[in-house]
Amino acid sequence: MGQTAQIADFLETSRIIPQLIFWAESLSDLGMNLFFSLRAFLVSGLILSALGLQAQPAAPSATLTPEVVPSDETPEQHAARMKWWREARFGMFIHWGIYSVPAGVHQGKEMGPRIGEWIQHEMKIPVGEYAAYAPQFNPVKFDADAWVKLAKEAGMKYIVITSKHHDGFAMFKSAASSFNIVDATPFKRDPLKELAAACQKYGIRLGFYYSQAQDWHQPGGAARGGHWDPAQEGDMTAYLKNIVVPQVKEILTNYGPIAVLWWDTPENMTRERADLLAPLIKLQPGLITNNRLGGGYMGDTETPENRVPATGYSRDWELCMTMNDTWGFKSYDHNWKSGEQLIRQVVDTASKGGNLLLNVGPTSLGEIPGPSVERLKLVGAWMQKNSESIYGTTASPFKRLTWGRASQKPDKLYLSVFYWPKDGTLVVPMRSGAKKAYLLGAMDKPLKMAPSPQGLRLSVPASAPDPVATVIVLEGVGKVDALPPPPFTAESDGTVALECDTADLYGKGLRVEGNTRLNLTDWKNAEAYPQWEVQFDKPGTYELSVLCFVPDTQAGSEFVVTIGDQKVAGRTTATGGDFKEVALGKIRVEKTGPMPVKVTPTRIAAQEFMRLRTLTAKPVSP
Ligand code: FHN
Repeated sequence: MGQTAQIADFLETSRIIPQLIFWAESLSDLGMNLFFSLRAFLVSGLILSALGLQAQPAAPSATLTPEVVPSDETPEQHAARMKWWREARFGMFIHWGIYSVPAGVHQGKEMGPRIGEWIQHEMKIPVGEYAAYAPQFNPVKFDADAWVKLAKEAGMKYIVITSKHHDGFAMFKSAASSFNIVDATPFKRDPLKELAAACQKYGIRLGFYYSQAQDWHQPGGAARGGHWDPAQEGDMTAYLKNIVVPQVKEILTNYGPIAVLWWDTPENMTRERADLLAPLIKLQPGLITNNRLGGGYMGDTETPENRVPATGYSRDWELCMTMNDTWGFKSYDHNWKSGEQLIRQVVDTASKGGNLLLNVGPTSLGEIPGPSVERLKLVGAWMQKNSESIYGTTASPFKRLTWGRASQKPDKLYLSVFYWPKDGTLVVPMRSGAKKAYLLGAMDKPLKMAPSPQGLRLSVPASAPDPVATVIVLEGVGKVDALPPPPFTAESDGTVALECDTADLYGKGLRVEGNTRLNLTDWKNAEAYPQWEVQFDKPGTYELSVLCFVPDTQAGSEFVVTIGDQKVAGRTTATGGDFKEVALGKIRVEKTGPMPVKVTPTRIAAQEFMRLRTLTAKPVSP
């Protein structure tokens, strides 16, 4: 397999399965869209910006008014507050609740392929019937010390646990609702108290996930797609005031230092509703929050889910990721990612300047599933040797590397090699040099270096010291002068498939958005265009198509697709309320070699040009 193909293969296998895509992409609520608009407003013009959750297809953000959220922090204060988090790079997400009792099976019926913690919603289980899982929840094997030690041994620096998920069940003692683990289960213990103590003991920071909007138990709590039991009906603002505000106060005051508050799915969270919750953040000095409160609040972090965009984000971000295909425990989900994939995911995320929040879904007995433990130990063994290349690093200076990933610290580069060179020479695409190169942990055995037009050539051992990811350190690199990345190449059948998040974006406003499936958005400016550098090896005719979304009201824009010096003009048509593959016609490519491929609007009919996901050029048989 070629190196490019290997990388593509890795990226492909590290993507999540369609059912997760379904949930993640249906986060279309006012709060989120307002947030998108706000962010678009703030970051317009930044080429590499990309962003968290989005609807499929999302309402055009032009219809919403951006708002600037007042900040009472200076950039220095912000950097100081984010410092530990930026250095941490790796944390544990824990989805645990009474959904681990049915574990994907209710009354003998499997819930299907969707995520386990959504069982009540998926099977439309009435409130009372679902609540009957509480007395069956007795996690006698729960051992806070063991969980925290496991996280620590894996190299994780923080834990974020579901204090209340969408089912409304509080995993802590709450005076606001007796639907909590202490009052409603035979267990009677408060696991968050025990975790807080264990985190203190082992020097791990603790964060709480809290589902503020969706609550399928409390009257007035939101439910995506609507309620299914009259018991759920009620006033959402009253629910926020009577349940959420007191509970968030409880979790932010009763558990010692809390490092992160992780909001989720801001269904129906207007600005007014979010304003009830935002002030609570002040209850914990230094608290870090994510971008999912709703109501236009940006929080501190972007939260891509189960897929990281090709080049990262323009502000702090944290990729949350499942180890199999569910967050909450599901008895029949055995689709585990391999240890190799997970290690490479830690590396990949750090190389793009983000944190990885890797999920475990404990059982109803309180145990982290064996396959998760095994994998965390593998990651931990790798981190034991190589964490220097992860903690406290910043994003790679290289846009793409054919053989792996890179991260950096001042004057140092860490090269994580996934695909070891067969000829004993690793070419680092940089014009600048380094004072010293060595395998991490073998500083006394410097590797030979030689400059070349393709970059710095390193003489490396004949076989990979670590076939998953070998780290090479370059010291004394100063400011790295990176060479442009290699062009994209065709697949084995000659098809060139160009994903939106791998394009260079030019012009104001145009940016990547999305969670597990990305698209270009805010394409309101006819000067804006995506461009890819593609290697064409032989002349030929190609059938062009785009996977895109064009709402009925925005059809009729004119555009040109260019490959080298060849052009095809077209006009957009409505895609019928969803993303659709649209044929654009044929183009003849006579020349060979690397050449730019771009899509340029020449006239935008209304609001936005299109939301483009993929541009494909398929060779036409002669
Ligand atoms: O609906 C939830 C899901 O259950 C899970 O908690 C994830 C984790 O990020 N968040 C929501 C989907 O985006």
